[in-house]
Amino acid sequence: MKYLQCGRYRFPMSGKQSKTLVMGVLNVTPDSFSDGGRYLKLESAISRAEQMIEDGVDIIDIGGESSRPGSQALPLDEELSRVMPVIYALRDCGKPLSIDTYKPQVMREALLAGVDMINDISGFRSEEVIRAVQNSDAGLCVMHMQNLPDTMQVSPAYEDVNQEVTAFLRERIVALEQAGIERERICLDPGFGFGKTLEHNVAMFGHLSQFQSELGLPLLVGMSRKSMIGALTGRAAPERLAGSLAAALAARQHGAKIIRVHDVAETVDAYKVWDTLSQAFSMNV
Ligand code: 7PJ
Repeated sequence: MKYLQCGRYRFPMSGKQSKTLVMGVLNVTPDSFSDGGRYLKLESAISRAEQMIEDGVDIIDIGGESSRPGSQALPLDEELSRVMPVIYALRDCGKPLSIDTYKPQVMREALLAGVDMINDISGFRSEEVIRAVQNSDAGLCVMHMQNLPDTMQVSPAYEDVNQEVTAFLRERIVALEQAGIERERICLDPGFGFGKTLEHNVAMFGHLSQFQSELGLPLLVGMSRKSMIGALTGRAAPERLAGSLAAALAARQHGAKIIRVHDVAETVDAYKVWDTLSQAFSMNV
């Protein structure tokens, strides 16, 4: 696990040069049907991305379809019309672009437009999806999800969540490698909140370093503002920043290599302070 190959970028994953990467969430929110509305949405997505760059983001994760619990699938044309203008506008922004999608047609278009990473919440489950990413050098984030967003939180159930997530991820790595995809392009995500109760999420968190050692690939973790933070703090989504920062620090401490967050500036600040203080500690012992 020396590098993660992400299109035009190649990130060291171990050794002195490696650092935890902060992936910033760029949601391209529903458009109004007028052209004016579309233009304003594009403009606000771009200025949000510029702000994230100023704040120290490492990867920008563009998403057109909400995958919050209970959300419905978005028609292909609508997803493309939300994300493609943003990809074209940002492709030379100096930071790698990731696309958060499970649709092979969106993956193909996004790769043609130059994205560096494909973040598939359904974990590259079909042959068609694998074919869409096969002949590229984009990074791939393979995430575990039980069921689909519209029903996944109705009654998540596992005999052993860690064992089942590990088995799924392992099987997907094999399928991707059989399609000729280099291991260096793959990172893994247990999928916090995707068909998991609070207990499942906590159990997966406790298993983070084993996921990494058993599967031997970098881990991406997304807990930012999720309902597990709400359940632990009793707070609604807009008030989950402090809880999300604690989760981001803890995930990094347990070996996560990429942290997917909404609050880039705050997460980068927390890491800077943590690094300096923990180095000071190690110099004194
Ligand atoms: C995740 C994601 C996550 C990865 C979303 C939200 C829901 N992709 N896309 N991991 N979550 N890889 O941000 O609350 O946890 S959308």
